[in-house]
Amino acid sequence: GVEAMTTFLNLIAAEPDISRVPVMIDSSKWEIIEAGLKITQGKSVVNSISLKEGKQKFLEQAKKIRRYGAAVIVMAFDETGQADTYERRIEICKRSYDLLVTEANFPPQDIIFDPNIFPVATGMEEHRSNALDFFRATKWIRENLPHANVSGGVSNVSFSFRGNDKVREAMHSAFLYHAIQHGMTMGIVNPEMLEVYDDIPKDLLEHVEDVLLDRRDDATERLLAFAENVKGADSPHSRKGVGGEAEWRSLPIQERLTHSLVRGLDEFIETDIEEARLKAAKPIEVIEIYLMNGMNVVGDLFGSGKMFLPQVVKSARVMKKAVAYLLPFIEAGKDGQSSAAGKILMATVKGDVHDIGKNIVAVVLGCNNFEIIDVGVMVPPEKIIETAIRENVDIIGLSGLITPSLDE
Ligand code: B12
Repeated sequence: GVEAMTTFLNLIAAEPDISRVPVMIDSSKWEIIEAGLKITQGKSVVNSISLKEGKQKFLEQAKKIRRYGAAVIVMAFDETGQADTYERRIEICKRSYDLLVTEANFPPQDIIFDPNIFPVATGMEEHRSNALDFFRATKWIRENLPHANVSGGVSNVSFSFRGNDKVREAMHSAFLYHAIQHGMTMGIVNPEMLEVYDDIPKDLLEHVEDVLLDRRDDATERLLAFAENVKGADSPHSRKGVGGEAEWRSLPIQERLTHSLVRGLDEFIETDIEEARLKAAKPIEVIEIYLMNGMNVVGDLFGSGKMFLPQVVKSARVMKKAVAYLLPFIEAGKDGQSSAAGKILMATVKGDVHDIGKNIVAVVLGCNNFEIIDVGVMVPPEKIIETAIRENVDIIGLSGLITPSLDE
């Protein structure tokens, strides 16, 4: 209870890698949530409050959460039960929003609605439009309740297909793809159970989307019948696919590298990088041509909502492993002159964490006899200027990949 929450949060606060991550305080007991709120540093999120026990309790809790500066997940639940239709979802969310904003003075951008993701293809007629109702409610919330966010537990949607991971992964990706198009801003999803939307075999995708979008009367039966065929049979692009492995391993080198980056696979990356290195005129070309081509595919899929953040994090890890493998070869090309060509400060600007490109540039410049002072990522301007003056640098090299970085 309260003691476990207190001990746990105190423990993780002392762990530098974890302490900077926002904490989601989750309990069905209010006193445990409050114990968590008292301890967490920075901004946390409370999971969750609702109108289940009436307006008064809801407002009391919301006001306390606001005092602690946390954001809140609001379940679409009221005195009569959990919202399970489009109309009930929007009715409860609207009522909750109005109470929070006007009576509790709650910042609307700190409200995260969970309009309930329920399973589809259960065989019950009343569950047919579960996903569609969620999509439509999400759109309504985003258009009518300014600044509010929408979240949900995604794996619930595929509950009927427990035991068939191939179908479940396709359902999660297709669900997320459509939910994001309708305005969903965050979600709880196991990145290990997520297919790349464009990699879902077209026939499976059609059956899955028939169900999610409630496109035909026999959608559930057709998906069930189809699921029997894909049970256990992994696609050639599957992470676990043993049978499919040989297939992608025989592709040309660029396609293999792109495949590893898109799928976040690191098993063969060093072997393939070595092969590419032997083909290239200079080791740096492997980054500039092969790896950049692969990362551009990742970027395009991500940009169009067909790959999701946890997957891009895996791609970045593979990219880093590939670059780390190449570093000694790039450094071996150093011309050996002792006099420094100049002193360069390198940093990724405030608000931006993209550092793969910056690190590569730093290595290449280092190999050309520049002295590099790398101040890391998310660096505020004051620190950059202060370091540049203190170190008396010749050049300041800044990196930033997201649009807001332009202002920095
Ligand atoms: C990997 C990646 C990530 C990783 C980063 C891991 C890391 N440690 O760097 C993770 C998953 C963390 C990430 C997070 C996000 N990302 Co991102 N990410 C990418 C991705 C796919 C590849 C970037 C990369 O490393 N490329 C490979 C390197 C080698 O290339 P590069 O960075 O361009 O560097 C070269 C040149 O630019 C140049 N260079 C770079 N720096 C410098 C510095 C100097 C001084 C010089 C001379 C040259 C130079 O030389 C390098 C070598 O050639 C890009 C898409 C893309 N194709 O670029 C999106 C992308 C940059 N990300 C994007 C977004 C939106 C995000 C997020 C906001 C997503 C989110 N919703 O949370 C967050 C941002 C977090 C933050 N606050 O920064 C968008 C940006 C869109 C925009 N206009 O703002 C992109 C374009 C994807 C997209 N199409 O939507 N991302």
